[in-house]
Amino acid sequence: MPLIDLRSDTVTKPTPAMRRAMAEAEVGDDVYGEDPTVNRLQERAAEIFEKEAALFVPTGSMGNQTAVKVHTKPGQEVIIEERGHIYNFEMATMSAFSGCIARPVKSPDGSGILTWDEIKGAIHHVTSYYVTPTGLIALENSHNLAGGSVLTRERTEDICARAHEMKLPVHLDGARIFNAAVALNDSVANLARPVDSVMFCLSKGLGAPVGSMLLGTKAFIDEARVIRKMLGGGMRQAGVLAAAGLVALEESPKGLPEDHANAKLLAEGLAGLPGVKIDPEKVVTNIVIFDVAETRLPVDAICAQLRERGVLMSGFGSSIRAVTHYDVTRADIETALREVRSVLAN
Ligand code: TLP
Repeated sequence: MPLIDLRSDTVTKPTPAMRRAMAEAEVGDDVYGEDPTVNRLQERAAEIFEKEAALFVPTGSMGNQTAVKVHTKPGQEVIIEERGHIYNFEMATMSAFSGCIARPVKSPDGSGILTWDEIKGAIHHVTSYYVTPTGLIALENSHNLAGGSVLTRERTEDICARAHEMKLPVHLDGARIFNAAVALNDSVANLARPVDSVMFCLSKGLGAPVGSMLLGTKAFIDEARVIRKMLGGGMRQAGVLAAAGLVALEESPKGLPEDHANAKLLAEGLAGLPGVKIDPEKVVTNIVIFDVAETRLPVDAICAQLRERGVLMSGFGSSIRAVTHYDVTRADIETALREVRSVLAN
């Protein structure tokens, strides 16, 4: 029985076009800056995002943590929404590597999307030498653990303009910024224009097997390249990976509306099930998070039973996450819904 794997959009297998590009990739030693395919990917990403420069990194986590390191000094705080990936899923690297702590901030409406007022309330002005100074503001678009919610260009512009007045840099974790751009009918360049640095993943909704990009000014990327090497991310003939990334960058964004439609279909179906809490109106990208506390069934037990029926989803607290991607079809979503309904009925 083929599995319907909705645990994450990281599980996609490379397309035939990606595999061909990988097999035929022209390569060189990227630590010497001599891999033509990596260079082409970096130039193309910078062009699409309208940023001065880009750096190919093995993972989104390395891209984010490299940015934190470049923007901050040890002893500073990073303001972040309390469910942000950089804070919750990156192994406290900001403390271990950059010597910073997180200042988590709650988004009062639960959307995961902060306003300037909430951020402002968390900033420590350097009014005296003994307060922990704010070093960075980290945003996330789309917001993974808040169910793929999106940050508009206007909100990003507002936050960045005010942060910059206070001389604070802003980093955007845009692991799924292409999904956000589709949902907002805007461009990734517009969504990322006001931020000082942005990371996006080739290996999530875009479906490449490996890789993320970090973008910013040329001076920022020159520093980031040194930090990437420090972290062991200086890859050699990385063009074999960048080649798949280039295909992902050019070909995959056009498939995202279908992933979003599939997520909406799943959310609408789930909303009708007894004990399931989800507002399908709020599902605007490819992430569906539904609360099952009222079913009185343990999340792990639900996920285990779904697995036996060939459907994989991930448990997070009292919620379950399902993420759509190009390896799942509308028919797969209908099957998954049938299986959830039947597990909850038992
Ligand atoms: N997210 C993964 C897990 O770590 C939760 C997933 O399955 O969604 N930023 C965001 C917003 C992410 O969702 C992720 C990965 C990353 C950064 C890190 O990317 P990688 O896994 O490439 O280090």
